[in-house]
Amino acid sequence: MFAIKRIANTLSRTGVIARNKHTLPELPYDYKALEPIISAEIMQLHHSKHHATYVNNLNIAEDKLKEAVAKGDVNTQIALAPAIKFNGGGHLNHSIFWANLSPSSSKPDAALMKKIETDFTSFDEMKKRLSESTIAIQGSGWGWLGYNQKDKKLQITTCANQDPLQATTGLIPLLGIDVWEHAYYLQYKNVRPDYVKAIFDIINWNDVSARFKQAGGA
Ligand code: MN3
Repeated sequence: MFAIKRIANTLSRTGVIARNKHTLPELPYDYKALEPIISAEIMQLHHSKHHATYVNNLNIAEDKLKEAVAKGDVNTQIALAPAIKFNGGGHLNHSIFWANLSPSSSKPDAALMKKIETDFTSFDEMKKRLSESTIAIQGSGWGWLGYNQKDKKLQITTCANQDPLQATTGLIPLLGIDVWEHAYYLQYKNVRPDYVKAIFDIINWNDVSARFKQAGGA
């Protein structure tokens, strides 16, 4: 028994037994697919540099956490929490964001459209409120359309930095809009409202509708 545990510890230390690492998800379309709304240059940097960095730093933080847990080092575990929140949030948020976008035009399915009309009076009203909230974010963050499973209502809210919607608010993320400057500055400069207005032309409502259904909303 002890021998097995010792071997397992050795293998773990040497990385032979490793937890699955997080990996950068592939985009479901080419970097240039979302032009002219989002340029290939922005997409390439955003995906292969920014998102990749969140993934790498999440893996590093989790390795350190694992080591701290193994040592019973609670101080280090607590000190790692912000890095896990930031990089884990960045990974979760961007994984949703890429799927939320598409070069093909689409509409919410019947169930989601009905819910939007019930909770916001109309699709245009939802879009207006989501846009206004997202544009008004101070500094870097995300605008969200989420689903409140307890109240059975769609909700619009915003999160600062890379704070992930579900862990932060309990809402299930349906549609996220990244308003970090890296998401638009090369193309839209400081004019965030133009970027937010334009992004509605490339929303993958099939994906948003599927997330609504998955959340138990439909
Ligand atoms: Mn981003």
